[in-house]
Amino acid sequence: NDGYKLWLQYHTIENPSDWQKESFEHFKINGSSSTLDIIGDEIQKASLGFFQKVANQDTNNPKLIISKFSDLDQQKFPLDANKITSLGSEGFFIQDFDAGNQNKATIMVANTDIGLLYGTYHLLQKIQKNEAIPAEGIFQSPKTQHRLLNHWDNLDRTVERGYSGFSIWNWHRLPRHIDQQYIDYARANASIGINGTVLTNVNANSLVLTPEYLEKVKALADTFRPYGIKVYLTARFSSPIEIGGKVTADPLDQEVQDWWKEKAKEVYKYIPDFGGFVVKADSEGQPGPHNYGRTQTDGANMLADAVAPFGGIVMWRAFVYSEKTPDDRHKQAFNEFKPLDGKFRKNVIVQVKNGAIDFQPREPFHPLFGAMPKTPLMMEFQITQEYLGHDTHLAFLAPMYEEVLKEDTYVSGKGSEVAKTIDGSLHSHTLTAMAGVANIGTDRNWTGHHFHQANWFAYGRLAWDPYEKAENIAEDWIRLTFSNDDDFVNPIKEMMLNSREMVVNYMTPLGLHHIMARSHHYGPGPWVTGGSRADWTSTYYHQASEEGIGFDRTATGSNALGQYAMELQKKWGDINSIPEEHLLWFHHVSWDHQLKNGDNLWNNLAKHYQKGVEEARKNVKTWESMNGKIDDERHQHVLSFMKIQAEEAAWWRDACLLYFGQFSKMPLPEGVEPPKHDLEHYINYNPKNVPGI
Ligand code: BDP
Repeated sequence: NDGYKLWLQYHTIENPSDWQKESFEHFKINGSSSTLDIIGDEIQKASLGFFQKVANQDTNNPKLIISKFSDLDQQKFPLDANKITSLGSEGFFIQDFDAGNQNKATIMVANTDIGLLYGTYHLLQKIQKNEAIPAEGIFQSPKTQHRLLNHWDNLDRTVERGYSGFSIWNWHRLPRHIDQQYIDYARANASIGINGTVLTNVNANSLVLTPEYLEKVKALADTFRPYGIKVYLTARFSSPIEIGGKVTADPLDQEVQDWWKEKAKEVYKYIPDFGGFVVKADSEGQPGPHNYGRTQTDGANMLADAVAPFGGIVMWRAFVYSEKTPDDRHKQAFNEFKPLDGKFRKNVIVQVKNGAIDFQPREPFHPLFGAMPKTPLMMEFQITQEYLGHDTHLAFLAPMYEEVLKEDTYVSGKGSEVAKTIDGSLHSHTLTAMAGVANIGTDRNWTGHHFHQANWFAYGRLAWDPYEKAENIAEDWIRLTFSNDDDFVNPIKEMMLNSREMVVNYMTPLGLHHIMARSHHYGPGPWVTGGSRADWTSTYYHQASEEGIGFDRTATGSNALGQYAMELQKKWGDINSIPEEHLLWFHHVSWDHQLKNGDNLWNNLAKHYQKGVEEARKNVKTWESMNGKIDDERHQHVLSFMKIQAEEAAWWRDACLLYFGQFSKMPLPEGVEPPKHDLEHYINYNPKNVPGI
């Protein structure tokens, strides 16, 4: 098993119940469409996998009926029409129904074919997990409207921050060749409720907007459509100059505005249901409205006006910061966007990373969440593990996503969780969305590490329902992907749920951040300093000296803390009441400062690093003990990655403690292993042989 089938394994169900068997022996799908064909096909696949039997359509005495509400025999199955309407365009309802006279069946109802497709995946997953349908039925619809993967894929098939091979979009062969992987990709996404894909890198190439490429994009859009997935593109702000022959890309220039309107019209000719544009502007060298002395609203609104006639949206990223702005990087997006609240067009949504810096193993939530009540805001998570050990380090990210979504912003009093800004409920927005930067590539198992499939899965589940529990997601993923054996499920679930904290421990404990190696961000680099931008160095973020360590973001420092609600300013502003996990994010703390456990900062730091290493080693043992419980191929693959992780956790610990120890000048506390080499060794060590250290 090479893992290609992801969580859609459909492995054998031992001792299936009558209900499970009958559903497949007598199923009926009302109506016809390409999406309904996919449903029929999926049932076949599942039946062969679960019971090694061909499934059977039965129109006379069906035991599983899959039907749009409009196609349902409502005499036989009188359902509450209002309830069904409230499912919207993507929800579904599944219930065991006894209409008397032997009319006993499981019925699945939705308002659209896509709702039925989601319902089918849900039902098949339930069957695989050996779960029954609860008496009250299953009534589900997504809590966010747009649930997107963002691919940072370049047209030459390299993937920015991609660690699982090349881009799966084979532009060279498109549009004439549709690779099976595109279909399998759409299927996997639909099975977890993802309904949009941004095909191209945020560091955009305007060529994708030329007719040659639009034809290729159309071919992908046509492939994804029956799976309910819309296609989006990144728009390079300077496209009017680069491919339009204009002399400027000034958003207030009439010719530029007209060019974008024409371009949008052209795109919609190819792809009538094109989703819209994602834009990274005025950030890390990307062009944007600042080049013309204009605001982010000027830029976003110009594009919004171009796509509005066709129902498109613009996802305008808030990841705007500049080395020329003297202020703490943490503060820049907030300072730029907050004053623009209420000034964006209705079809603009501002895309905000989960934290204010950049996808660190742990960040406090971005202060923009809740701070722009008149503007819809969407969440951007990074699924690919740029700062969490790339492909080889196991880090199950659902606990990290969950942690951010659950944080209370307090902007409208207690209970103003980040999740409520994402589902729109906090400030009554109907345009809602979530984006995840994909971790997918041409690797046979899609994601490099088999366990990183779980992060794609978890992202989809949380985009569908930002209130889902990481624990449930982990358990579902294990059961669907590997096995239903509790002796496997329970220890592996525990391992997954602890894994992100383990990574925090051996990389960036107690609120440290951005101390990875320069540019590729793999491995430790607390010594990284100098170069073109201070805000891309580690010394900027950790501020270690003999006096202490940490970034003072309180009122005595940059006062980034002032961007949060009063309640948080109070709690986080006090060195003794801030949760220790954020301590060095907001405070510069002396080495001998006593933490809650009575021990000083240095000893605590060292023990966190040690703990991370011990956990990584323990995972190797746990995984070894699972030998024989799953297929050898995946077992061996994961095992070798886990060994790399355990070794590299020690590398992180040794490098960081040697480096910071120069300043603390304190000995390692008892129980912390002494490093194998001196600091110089780690500074020069480059295990992946990647340029950039
Ligand atoms: C940073 C990445 C960079 C991305 C940027 C972004 O290092 O490759 O282009 O985020 O999100 O984390 O635009």
